[in-house]
Amino acid sequence: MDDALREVELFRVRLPLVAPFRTANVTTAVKEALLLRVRTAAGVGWGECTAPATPAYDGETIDDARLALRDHLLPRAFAGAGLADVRGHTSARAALECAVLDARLRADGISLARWLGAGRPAVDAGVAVGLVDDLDTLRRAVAAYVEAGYRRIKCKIEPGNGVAVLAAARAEVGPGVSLAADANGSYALDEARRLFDDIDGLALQCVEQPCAPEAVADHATLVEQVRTPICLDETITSATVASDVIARRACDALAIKVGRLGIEESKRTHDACVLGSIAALPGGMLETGVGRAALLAVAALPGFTLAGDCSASERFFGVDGDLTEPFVIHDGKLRVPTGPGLGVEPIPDRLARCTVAHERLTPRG
Ligand code: OSB
Ligand code: MG
Repeated sequence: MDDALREVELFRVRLPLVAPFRTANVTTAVKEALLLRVRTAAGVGWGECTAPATPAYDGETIDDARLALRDHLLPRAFAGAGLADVRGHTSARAALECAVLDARLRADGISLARWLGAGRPAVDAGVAVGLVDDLDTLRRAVAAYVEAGYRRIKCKIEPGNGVAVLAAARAEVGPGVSLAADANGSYALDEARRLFDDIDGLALQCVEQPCAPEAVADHATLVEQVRTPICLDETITSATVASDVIARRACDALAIKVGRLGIEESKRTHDACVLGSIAALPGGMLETGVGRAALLAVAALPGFTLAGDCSASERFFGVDGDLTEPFVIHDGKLRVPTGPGLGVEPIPDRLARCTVAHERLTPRG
């Protein structure tokens, strides 16, 4: 099927979160995203750019992504040229890749999961719990997610509160549900060593990104010296980096961010994990339903042996707040969409209500 690109619409959307989501580096109260609707020779497709509003997570922002698309990626794509001479801007690239692929797969009547060879019909639900001011609030939130059926609870931590947060959460999370932490790179090596001394008895699934994204040797030191598995997130900017950190024994598991790496690069990263006998888990970016559909299709691959960040639409956006029909938990899992392409699309009036800016780009500009 012909992927020739005819038109791209960019929808800048704002979705209020049910509550502010706080990490070691940034607080998000409103989810901002860029939805791409492409028209190719095959038909219409959708993609979501998951870059955050601020550069606090991995540097890329939603406004960078818009400019990268407008000035660099789309002119090449309209000209039928490859993107080989563009480095970085992976979230912008991922959104375009997803939309073009969605158009093709819709035309061919094949679901993204089937196209990937990802056979799992449903994926374990997992939820990220932000930093909060008091431990009672944290305990209540964790208990409610366990009650809702989540199979993995990931608590954000930062230096000064890691032990208290994880000990409090542990008391609410029984066997059968994984408990994990995510430090978003906020610990220095010596702080991380002290943290692990205190939490190695808590039987955590993993700690995501304890030290800075570039601190590969520090993570290798931790893998050697601590019992709790180390999972890398921000460090993993490509499948090549994944193979490299696996070879350096700098991680026990990888969080694969489909929104940030793109669909095909996520598959290659998954393959690197399988080859290196490292566990993979699906990583979320507070996606709307469009990005969540892509995440679930990729998470249906067999190498995702650990539960990750696949939460229900309600977790961040409330019962009817997502852009698509909501993803809901059934028996601790989210169903992988089976319809052609992503298997979901934005509900037109929801999209209209959430859109704060719209632009239409064509080969003629
Ligand atoms: O570090 O895993 C992260 C959200 C946005 C950016 C980075 C991260 C996160 C989360 C939430 O932890 C994951 C989710 O979408 O549930
Ligand atoms: Mg993370």
